Amino acid sequence: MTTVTTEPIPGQKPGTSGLRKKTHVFMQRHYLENFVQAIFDAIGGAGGKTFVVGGDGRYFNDRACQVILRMAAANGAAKCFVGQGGILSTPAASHLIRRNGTDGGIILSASHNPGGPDEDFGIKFNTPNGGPAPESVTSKMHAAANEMREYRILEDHDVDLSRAGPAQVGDMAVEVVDPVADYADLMETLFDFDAIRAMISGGFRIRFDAMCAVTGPYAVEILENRLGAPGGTVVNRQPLPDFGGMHPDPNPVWAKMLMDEMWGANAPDFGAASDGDGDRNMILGRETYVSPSDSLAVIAANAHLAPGYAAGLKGVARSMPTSGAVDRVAQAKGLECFETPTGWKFFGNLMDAGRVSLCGEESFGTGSDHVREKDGLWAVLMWLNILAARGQGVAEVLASHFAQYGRNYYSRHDFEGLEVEKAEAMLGKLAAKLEDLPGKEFEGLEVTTADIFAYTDPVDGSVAEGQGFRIIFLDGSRIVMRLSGTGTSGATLRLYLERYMPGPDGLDRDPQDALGPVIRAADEIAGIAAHLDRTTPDVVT
Ligand code: VG1
Ligand code: CO
Repeated sequence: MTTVTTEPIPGQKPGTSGLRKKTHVFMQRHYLENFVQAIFDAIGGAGGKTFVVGGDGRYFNDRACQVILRMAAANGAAKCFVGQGGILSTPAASHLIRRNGTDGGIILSASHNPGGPDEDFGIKFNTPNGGPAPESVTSKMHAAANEMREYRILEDHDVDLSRAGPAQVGDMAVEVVDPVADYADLMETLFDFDAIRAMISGGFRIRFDAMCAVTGPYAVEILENRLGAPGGTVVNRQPLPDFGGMHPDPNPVWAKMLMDEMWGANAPDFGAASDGDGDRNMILGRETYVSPSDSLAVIAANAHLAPGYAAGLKGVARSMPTSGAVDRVAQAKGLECFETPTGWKFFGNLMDAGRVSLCGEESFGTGSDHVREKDGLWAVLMWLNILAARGQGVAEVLASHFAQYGRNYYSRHDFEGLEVEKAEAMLGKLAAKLEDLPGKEFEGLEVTTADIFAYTDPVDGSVAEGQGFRIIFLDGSRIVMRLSGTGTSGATLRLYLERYMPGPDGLDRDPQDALGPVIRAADEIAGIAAHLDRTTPDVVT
């Protein structure tokens, strides 16, 4: 065992979902080691504890796993479960933490950010409930990193992660586990695999784009091997360290190949994609895009059709920028509905307390209390289960949902690669004029509320402030603005736009068109074009 003298490295502050930096930053001397030691220090040491370790397979994943194992051993950990090849999707890691009753897990991923030596890497700690560490814990990590003077590491050979089975690092036991099996078994307990299998054998065609990221092996096992979809249903199925040069973010911009397929001749009935670490999902039908906020609402309305949710949902939660479509379902069904800040870590307490069983974010994140992370394949299987049970296609399900509940037109506009000072200056000015906005009219819309979202956790009373600007209009339309907390360079402004139409008319408009007045009002109020020199967003979802 070696104790290595080190110094604090500035900037080791976890964001929306762990610490994310350029890969070369993580590969700097002591960088990874300092942060891993900070994780152990923040949780009161690793002595005698058990952890899950794995990541999405991106460049440096394999090296980082070996370092973490040797540091866990040197810090006195009793045992680590590691995914074979160092691979674990984020939801599968969450499941393993819970199933094995471990003291938490270390997940290596920068999620939907590209991977490779010149791209992004990330690390996060999940607590024993399987969920991302809450701010009370991440702030301790940051504090520990800021005072880092030495870390402990074992000098030893690499563990052979290529084969499942027991291994050893110093005195610490290691169990190399099949990354897919337990997760796939869990899915079989939640969904009606027989009904989905019958739908597929009846000719229902699926295309799942794994984007050369971690979900490939999971989707092949579940969709092809267990549900009988033909070989080739899963494309880009081989996880690659650089994701084959793809940007593994399942949205209409980055999953363009899949979009083209779904809008092409001979399109399949159902299309889906997931992100780098497998916690996001995009759902498509033939020539049909399901906005993630609508997906959450449709799932809330139909979850009882899946065996794991037959008894009904306990309650639902959505992040603040996510549209209010799910609120309408919750109201109709008499369910409690919570509005939390952005980031899955805010759902954990609500799920642990049994207040909610379904959660979602507009950023292609949906999941339930079967784990404590959002879960891409879970959402895909939930949709397949719903379609099989209703005997309808994606477009029909959506149309009938809108007919019943009305439609929350929704879009997110991302302005990327901004100078941090400019973006902050713009929001600073907006903050200064918030209190003058109520009562004023923009594009014929009257402002009723303008504030900065703060959240008090109903379970532990913890408070999260500064969680995004909200401008709400008399007709329920909404503008939300915040800066991304997952980027690794510059600033990204996220502008979230929402407008409700009750129907029966006007339910099948183009969202950008329907949102026109709200989009123009946002620019008028915040001065986006003037401050940022940008008239069009980089990514529209
Ligand atoms: C983004 C999304 C947020 C999500 C987070 C992590 O954060 O907006 O909803 O929880 O990514 O998702 P931000 O701060 O960049 O807006 V993942 O799949 O990157 O773990
Ligand atoms: Co992700």
